[in-house]
This record gives sequence, C-alpha cells and structure tokens, in this order.
Amino acid sequence: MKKHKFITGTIALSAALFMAGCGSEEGSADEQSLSEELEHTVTGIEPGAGLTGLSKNALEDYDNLKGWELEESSTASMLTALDDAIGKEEPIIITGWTPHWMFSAYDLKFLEDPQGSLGGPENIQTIARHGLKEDMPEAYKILDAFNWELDDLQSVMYEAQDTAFEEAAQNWIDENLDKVDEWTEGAEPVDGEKIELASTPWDSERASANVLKLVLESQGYDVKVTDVDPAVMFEAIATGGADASIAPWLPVTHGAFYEKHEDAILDLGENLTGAQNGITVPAYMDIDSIEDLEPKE
Ligand code: PBE
Repeated sequence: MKKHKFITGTIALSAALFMAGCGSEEGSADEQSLSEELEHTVTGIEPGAGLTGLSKNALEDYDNLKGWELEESSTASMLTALDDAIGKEEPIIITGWTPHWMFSAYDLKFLEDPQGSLGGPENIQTIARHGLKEDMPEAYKILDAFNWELDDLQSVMYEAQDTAFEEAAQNWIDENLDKVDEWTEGAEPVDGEKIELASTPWDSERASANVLKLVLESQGYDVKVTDVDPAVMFEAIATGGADASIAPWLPVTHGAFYEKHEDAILDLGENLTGAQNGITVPAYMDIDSIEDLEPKE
C-alpha cells in the first residue's frame, strides 16, 4: 500500500505515547475509559453482510457488551472511519475480515473471541443451481475445478486498489496459466452460451468473480455477474435465477442462508480456505479480547 510506510511510522509513535501514558494504572479503569471513549459502539458494515449478523450475535453473547451498539453502514464508511482513527491515533473497534487489504494497509488485530460468536476459519465455497451439471456440463466442470489460495486472491485484490478489477484479474491469469489450465482441463469450449454468476459486493468477491468471468469468457461463455446481498445470492441460486456463485463464506458467515436453501442448491465444495471474520482493532490499542471491553452502565 502506498500509505503503508506512513502508517507504520504513526503506529510506532502512537504505541510509544500510549505506553508512556498508561503507566501502571489498574487495567479495569483503563478499559472502562476505553469503552467510554469508543462510545460503546462497534463500527460495522452493510446490514446485509453475514458479518453484521455475527456481530449482532456477539453483542448478545457477551455479558460485558451490555449496552453496546453496532453501527451499521457500509464497508466504505467503515474504512473511512478506520483510516481517520488511525490517522489521529484514536481508538476504534470495527467488524473486520480477511482476506482484505485493510490488514496490509494498517497494523490491525482480531480481538480474541472466547465465545466463538464470529466463528473460526472460514472457507469460500462454490454453489450452483440444480440442473446446471446437465444443462451446462462444460461450465460445471470449470466451476467444480475452480480453487485457489489466499495469496492468489490477495494479489488480485491488492492490485485492484490501483487499477480496475478486470485488469488485475487478467494480469493474475496471465501469470498463473498453469492454475487456469487445471480449471479448464477436459472442458470443451462453447459458442456464446450465457451463464449468470451471483456474487457479493466485497473486494474479495469482486476479485474472484472477475477472474472466473475472464476464464469462462476464454472458453466461449457470455458471462453476466450480478453483485447482491448474500441472502439474495442464495435465493437466486435456489430458484434458478442465477446459475452459480463462488462467493459464499461458510460454515458460519452465510451459514443461516445455506441452511435455509440447502436442499435447493448444489454444493461444489470450497474454492479457498483460510478466510476469517473478527472484531478488529488497531494494533496500538491495549486490549486483546472482546472480554476486555466494559458494559455501558
Ligand atoms: N464479508 C466479506 C462478507 C462476505 C465477504 C465477510 C464482509 C459478509 O457477508 O460478511
């Protein structure tokens, strides 16, 4: 990230100031004032995100989060608030996840979550509508074979910070033809067949959808990608309104939508492992666990 150097410097300085200021005061007094400083508010993202549902559960699950609020808005405004807070060396608590460039742009940490409200390691999974295998066997083969590593997805996502997702996706494909060949192996090209992919509007899924779109296009498909809320995405696959998706986060993030539509969708398994959600703070904040926060009195 272009900002990286500047921010690292700021964090080092703020960490030093913070520690100098903290001295040997009692932890609980500090935490009380920290929670007050945060106005007992977690800065969240879109209401429709799976992560928003999990974060609401966390507010219920932890007794010490009594009176706390989740401020729902958008990923863009959460990131603006995060950048602001870090620029001013102020505390902030957000709903975060990886893969996302926020973890490379800033020095952040997930708070420990002993209740497991935010889940553990997540997979990104491929789902398709019933009948796709029979109707579009060549596309089905590619979807079924599609899988990559965290590093692959991140390299597309990071490059797309400075360039269009489509260009970043094409560059990744050009550098990873071996991997792409594995996905398309044994699949016959088609002549302009239409396929509709449902996706979600976060950068990790913009990256994966753009890569798959280009790969399917290179095989002769006419590809349409629609970004929708996770609930709508599952609904679209279940009702046949879209053909497939490589965007579901499971088992926990979109677990409720998956369970609702389980019988009406085909599960083609994971396409990426090692995703993770978490209540997240800048590394300079002197707390490690959700349980370090204090209830609103
Ligand atoms: N996320 C990123 C999404 C899925 C991808 C974790 C913010 C969510 O539904 O919560």
